[in-house]
Amino acid sequence: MLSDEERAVQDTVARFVDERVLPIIGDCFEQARFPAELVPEIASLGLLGSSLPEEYGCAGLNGVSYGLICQELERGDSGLRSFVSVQSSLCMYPIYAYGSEDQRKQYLPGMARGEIIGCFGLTEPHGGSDPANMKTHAKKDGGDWVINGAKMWITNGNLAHIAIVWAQTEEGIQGFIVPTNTPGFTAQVVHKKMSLRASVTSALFFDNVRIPDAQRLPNVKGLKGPLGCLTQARYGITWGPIGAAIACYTEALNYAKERILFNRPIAATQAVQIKLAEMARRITQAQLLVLQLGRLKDAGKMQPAQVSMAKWNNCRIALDIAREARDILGGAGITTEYCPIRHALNLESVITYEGTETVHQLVIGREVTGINAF
Ligand code: TGC
Ligand code: FAD
Repeated sequence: MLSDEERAVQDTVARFVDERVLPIIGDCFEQARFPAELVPEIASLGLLGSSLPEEYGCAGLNGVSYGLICQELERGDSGLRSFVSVQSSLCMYPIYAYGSEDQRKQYLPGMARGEIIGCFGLTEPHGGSDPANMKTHAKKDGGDWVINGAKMWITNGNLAHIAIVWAQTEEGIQGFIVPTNTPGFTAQVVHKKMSLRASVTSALFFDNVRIPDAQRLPNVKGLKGPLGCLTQARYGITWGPIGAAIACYTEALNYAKERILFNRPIAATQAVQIKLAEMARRITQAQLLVLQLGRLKDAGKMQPAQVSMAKWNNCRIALDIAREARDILGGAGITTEYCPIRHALNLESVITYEGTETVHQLVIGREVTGINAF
């Protein structure tokens, strides 16, 4: 059901993951190290801002290709897919969609080359599910803006050269491109994570951060600005966890064929076959769901509530499959020699960020009842 170009994109990213990611990612996870050495290669494959037009140095691929990129990267690790999601959908997309032509030209080609890394600051320490209630504010002072506040759980925070920061202003929520070397900006790595250990997560602090009006994203005001970026990133996340699920399913299938108990491989037992068949059923359903979503996206018809349904469904099936695969591996399943425990731990973040499972259930609830329960 994929075009030749889509299949070529998938094969290229799959090869990169097999050859460059899988050999190192278990150690990266254990050492809580983001493999920054892979960024130039990721960029040269055209994976950063892959859906944006070629005139800005991007690959100009369709939405299905972006989904396949996310699926294959997350077959490696959710942290690597997170890096690409944030750079592409949460940083390059708002500059493209809400920025001025000067901002597009200044940032997008360097971001596509991986020379300028971005992070996206929406969530705040007092609660991420309700971003309308943000406390970070930007005050106009002559031709400048002065930003004060804090953001929490920010992917790429300590790697970033620029932060897309959403702040309350007298005219509603607005977005700003904040160079991270601006005086008053600090980023602190979040330690002790048991999930997404191969990804950098940070707290950001803004203490009278002064930037010129030219750093404001001029073409959007209100919560629909950041939520519009989330729709793009969540779309990628509907595909990504399928990759994690495929990795776990494949590991469990291979192990079950080789593990001999009671004089036969455990794959010969009905109980294990049912578990593997369930995994295959859920992965196939999830793939059909995102392929249809991708075709709707490419036709300009995708609705945010459809993205919510797919994000909820696919994070849930992937997390359940990862836990089930861990069980099939028995004691071996608790080590990072095998991938399921790493994916299961990562997916605890993936099911939480970009809107928790509950948030997406309530988006669907609002859609079907017409009643806002938030
Ligand atoms: P609500 O009244 O529903 O909407 C306000 C305005 O926004 C519009 N809108 C959307 N636009 C685009 N996409 C969407 N998904 C949209 N949802 C709503 C809406 O039409 C309205 O526009 P307008 O013109 O009428 O003003 O807002 P609400 O305050 O009731 O909030 C609804 C709710 C709870 C669904 C929303 O706040 C929400 O989604 N909360 C969850 C927050 C979240 O997901 N944060 C993620 C932070 S970023 C992150 O996690 C990155 S991890 C990345 C990685 O490492 O991979
Ligand atoms: P809360 O909003 O405090 O939610 C707590 C609990 O309350 C959850 O179970 C939630 O489902 C539940 N809840 C909330 N509202 C309701 C309701 N109405 N009814 C019933 N239950 C409800 N954010 C960014 O801005 N940028 C990033 O790059 C980024 N990267 C992240 C990376 C990681 C590894 C993680 C873990 C998070 C990241 N986030 C990022 C933040 C993420 O988006 C938030 O964690 C998420 O939105 C939830 O917010 P919270 O953690 O404050 O939980």
